[in-house]
Amino acid sequence: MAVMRPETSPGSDLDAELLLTMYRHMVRARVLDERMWVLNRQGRAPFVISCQGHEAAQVGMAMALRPGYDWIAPYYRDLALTLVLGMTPRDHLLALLARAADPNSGGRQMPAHYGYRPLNIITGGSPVATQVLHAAGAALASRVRGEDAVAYTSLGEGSTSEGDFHEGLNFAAVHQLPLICVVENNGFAISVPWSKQGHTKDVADRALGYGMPGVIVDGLDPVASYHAMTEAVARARRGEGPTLIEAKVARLTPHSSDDDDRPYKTREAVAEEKAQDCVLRFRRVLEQRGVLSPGDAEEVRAQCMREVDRAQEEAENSPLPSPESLHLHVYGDQ
Ligand SMILES: Cc1ncc(C[n+]2csc(CCOP(=O)(O)OP(=O)(O)O)c2C)c(N)n1
Repeated sequence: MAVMRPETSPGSDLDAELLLTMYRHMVRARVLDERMWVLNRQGRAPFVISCQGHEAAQVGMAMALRPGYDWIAPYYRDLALTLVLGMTPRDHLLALLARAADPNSGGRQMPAHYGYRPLNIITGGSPVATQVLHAAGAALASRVRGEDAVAYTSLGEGSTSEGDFHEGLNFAAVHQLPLICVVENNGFAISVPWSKQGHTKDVADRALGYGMPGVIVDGLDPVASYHAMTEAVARARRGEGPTLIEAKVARLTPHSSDDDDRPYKTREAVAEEKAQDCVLRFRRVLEQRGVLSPGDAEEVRAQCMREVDRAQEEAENSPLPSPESLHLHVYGDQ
């Protein structure tokens, strides 16, 4: 079993409508993410953790899943993934502003703790990598029920240092469960680089130790991400076991709205990542292929802005949880 590096040729073999759908999803996530930062900097939102630089990987991966059928145990950066699956900017802004109507937790959880029952998005906790175990359990349940639903989970490369990652992947491999684990490798765990987390060149190398395929994919390319995920999903549905996918992505912001990356990331490195911005890169690919004109691209952004404007207004006008409901869902529904 070897680590695979599939060849990528952005946009070469998918039809124009699918490519445009990918692009729209990427821009929608970017516009929403940027708005969240604005709300934070205005003092209206407490905390933002960003998907900027991860959109291509997340959109490609999500488009290969069956929303509401497959099981999803995401991590905090998966804004774009959850949008593709069917959550809306309104859902996310209700959570960011801690409103009672927030479908994730009724305004209880920190922002970016996704959980949405109709889409089988399993609520998670803050300790990183715990979701890998939840997903392994969901994959086992799918097998026991005789279904072909797969379980998807994701985490950052730094979080692979947690025991939960090892336990979840090893269990899934031993029992050949339909689990797909995506490591969104942006190079840093807050300020700690990969070289201080693991002694393998790539995170995907670890798959060999579990006896499952490890796939390295250009996570700045939604098409490559879509293909890698489509193959992993097909394998899992056929009963051929789990896959570890490492998507090489970029973190275009500091770790979170509470972080300052200047002490540990050079400005040159930041500029280099921004020059490879996956949204701009995919726009250029689509323009070169004649699938998207500059005017279309502006229109896509304008539509997303209008949707996010509306969502923000609705979220801001939505009531906060009542003080009497403070204990609801803490020890039960009373
Ligand atoms: C068990 C645990 N340890 C530490 C933290 C604090 N923490 C939150 S995010 C984070 C960095 C995770 O980095 P990585 O897994 O590379 O993901 P990234 O944020 O870069 O996408 C840390 C250390 C935590 N939430 N849980």
